[in-house]
Amino acid sequence: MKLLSVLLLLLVPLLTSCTDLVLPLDCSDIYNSDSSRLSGVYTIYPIGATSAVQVFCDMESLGGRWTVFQRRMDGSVNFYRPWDQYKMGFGNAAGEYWLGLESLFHLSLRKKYELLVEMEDFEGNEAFARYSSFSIGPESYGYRLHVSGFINGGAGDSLLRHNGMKFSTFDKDQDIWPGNCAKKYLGGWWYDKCHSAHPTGVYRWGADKTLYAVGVEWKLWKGHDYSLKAISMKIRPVQ
Ligand SMILES: [Ca+2]
Repeated sequence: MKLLSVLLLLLVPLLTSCTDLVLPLDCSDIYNSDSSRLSGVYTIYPIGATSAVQVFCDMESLGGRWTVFQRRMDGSVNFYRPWDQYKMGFGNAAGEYWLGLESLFHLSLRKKYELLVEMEDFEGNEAFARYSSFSIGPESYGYRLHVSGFINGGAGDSLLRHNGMKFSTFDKDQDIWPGNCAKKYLGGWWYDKCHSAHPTGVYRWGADKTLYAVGVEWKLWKGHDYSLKAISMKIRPVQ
């Protein structure tokens, strides 16, 4: 009996490490285990075996394997939320959602990622911005954003001024403006003073000047007075 318990004790860490090998960290792992997988909602484990989280995998755009961490498409989810929710994630992986900064940070620790931002206006036009390197720092450094290697898909480099910024929400001002960017523009973002990209803004239907720059925006493509129909931010490991 005693021998059995000793054996079990020895086996537990072994079994745990086997599980780690099998559990997908991101959508790329899901694709690599079965390349016939279609775009859709899957479960990934960015922080470890106890951290199951639902995510939308884009298996089509530019070769697929993308883990979507931010998506807007119909205005069904409110993105004006406090720090804890941006940290842990919110929304619905089948629709609009934010994966969560803590998951993004853990993914950044494990692999080198590239970033794709795809967007669409209400007239049916599409554009993208791509970055050959994407990572974010730990919470103790404000989940600081690092992007580089811009590739233009017609959208322009609206993340340029956000590179190196900490993340801010209305209840945690870490921007470099004397005021509170998140409160003024009603989102949560890597604000500087304050933004030229705002995928987490208020969902509005196209051109709208009533409130300046609060919309779902990508300034270098459509300016500050146009709120996009759809925008998604997605990452995949660099091969
Ligand atoms: Ca401030």
